Amino acid sequence: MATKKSSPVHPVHNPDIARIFAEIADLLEIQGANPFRIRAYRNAVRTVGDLPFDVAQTLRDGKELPKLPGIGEDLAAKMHEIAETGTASLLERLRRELPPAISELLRVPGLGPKRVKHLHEELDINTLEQLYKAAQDGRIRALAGFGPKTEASILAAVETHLTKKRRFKLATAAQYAEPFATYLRTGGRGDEVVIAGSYRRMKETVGDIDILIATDDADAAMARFLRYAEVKEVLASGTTRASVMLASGLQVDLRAVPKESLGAALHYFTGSKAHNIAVRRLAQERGLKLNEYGVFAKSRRGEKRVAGDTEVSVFAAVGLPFIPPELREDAGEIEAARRGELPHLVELRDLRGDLHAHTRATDGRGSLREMAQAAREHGLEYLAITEHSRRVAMAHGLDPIRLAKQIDEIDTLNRELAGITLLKGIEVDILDDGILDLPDSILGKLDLVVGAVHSKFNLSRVQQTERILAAMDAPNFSILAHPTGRLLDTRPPYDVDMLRVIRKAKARGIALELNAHPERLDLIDAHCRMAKDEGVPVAINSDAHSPHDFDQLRFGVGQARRGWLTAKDVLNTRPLAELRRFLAGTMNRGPDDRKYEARKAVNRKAR
Ligand code: DGT
Ligand code: CA
Ligand code: CA
Repeated sequence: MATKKSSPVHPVHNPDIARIFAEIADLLEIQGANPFRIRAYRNAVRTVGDLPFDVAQTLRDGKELPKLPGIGEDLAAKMHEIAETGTASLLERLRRELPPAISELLRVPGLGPKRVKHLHEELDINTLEQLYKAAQDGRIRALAGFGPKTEASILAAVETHLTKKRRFKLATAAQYAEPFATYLRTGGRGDEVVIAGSYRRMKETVGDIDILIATDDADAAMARFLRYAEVKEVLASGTTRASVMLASGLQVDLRAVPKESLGAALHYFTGSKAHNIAVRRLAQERGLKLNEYGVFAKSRRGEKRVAGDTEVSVFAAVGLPFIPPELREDAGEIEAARRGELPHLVELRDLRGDLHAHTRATDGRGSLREMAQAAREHGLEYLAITEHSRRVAMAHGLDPIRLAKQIDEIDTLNRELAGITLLKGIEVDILDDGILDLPDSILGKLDLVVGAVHSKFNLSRVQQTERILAAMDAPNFSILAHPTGRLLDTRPPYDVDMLRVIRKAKARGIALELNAHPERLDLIDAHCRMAKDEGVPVAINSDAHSPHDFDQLRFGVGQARRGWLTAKDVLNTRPLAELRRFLAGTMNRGPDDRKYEARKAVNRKAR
């Protein structure tokens, strides 16, 4: 038999390539490889993760990959290799060179390559079991840089890691679910295919994907579902339902329903479960039966179908207007619908601008001009450039001199740009004591100041809250960025009294950010509602680091909708002139109370 070049068992998507690059970077770091080489792989993880097109599909279509920022020949070759074979020989080699379970340790939240390396070298820990044992025996706290707190969090992390079912970030799930749905749609039978479940409700993470097919030929639809190239394992299959595990580890459930049941099935499988139960109760009160096939009234000759072909008909049968999926959590939406008080939720096309973006001047990967053009192509009229400040050294944050230079560059570029206006901003670090990382003399020259916490996540609730409130008293402070600091996979939110923060924002005329980055989605839905109730505007910002990142705004809009926000509640739906008036009110003010100035004086003395 002729030897054939190995090809991947299952097609590869961008998150798979990103994951392989990330593991390579981690393993290289554990081996103590050249930091530049490690950095190149880390940057590639972000680049690939953010791409708006599927790399493997592009190559399969026989097209060339465009030149990508930070991806040289070597990395491009690796992308080809992974797309073709599903793995990289370098990764295989690194895995052979290190203990086999090291990669597993890296997946424990809170354990990065540095710590894994340390644990490996100092305590000879190579497996999850050894890690768990060492934490139980109190051997980890004795290591430099670990301590009892870290030990406890390692214990907890290993415990949940060993028992919990993995959830996927919405944006990651989208990269697997959308091509699957497209494949099912192109079955050529005019089947209607909808992704329901938490995915349709735009939850920030999803446990599995629920796909509905309205079809006249369930057998054919089922067979086609099971034949999908990425199916690794069939978990269950029947005449109208099936469950599969994809190679990516994502589970997909399928239900095939007759076309006249699509509305009822869609309502049922969109959930949430709590919402369904509440709606079914309403149906029962009206003497109706509601299930995934339709709404039925009892009649003398048995049951009569009264609704179910569309979702609107299902809601109408129980006396309600259509409730958008993002609201279906049994969190007051049914009462609001009954009173005719459902909010008219914000939509992506309502956004006129974006108030948080980076360029190559710090850790971004586009020039000012490229970012401006990309924002315009995404239909935006204004874009605020908000680089990191000097304290964030890893991102090469700006000092006053470099910021002054960027201000000039933006002024020059604005004279030439058409259809988009750049706003001059900064993502200034809120230092440990609540003082901003740059002096007011330079901040006051900007159009807006976005303040953010990037350090000391472990302060007590009181200290963290005081620190942030103090920063909001600064003379220049427009928007509080990613207000809880959480990262979905890796970092819990810091402990902060959000109601006090929101009330402070109200008092100072400051906005809160809803950071749309799929890893952040910070504010959460409950805090969006809190901000809305208190009359504090929310800015849905991409935090774009590259031109593609404006695509992520849609996830921010999804989260805002989950938080009941209307276009009026969102700062960056305002026309530029109106926005400028709002921002002007946040700049060059006398400090509201003496706290900020007093802290600053103390701070100066301490230096
Ligand atoms: P997930 O997958 O954990 O992110 O969340 P969901 O909401 O997608 O939940 P899933 O996949 O278990 O079920 C999909 C939908 O099916 C769910 O949102 C509502 C409906 N459903 C599932 N089980 C039940 C149930 O026992 N009763 C009712 N009324 N609905 C259910
Ligand atoms: Ca689901
Ligand atoms: Ca499911």
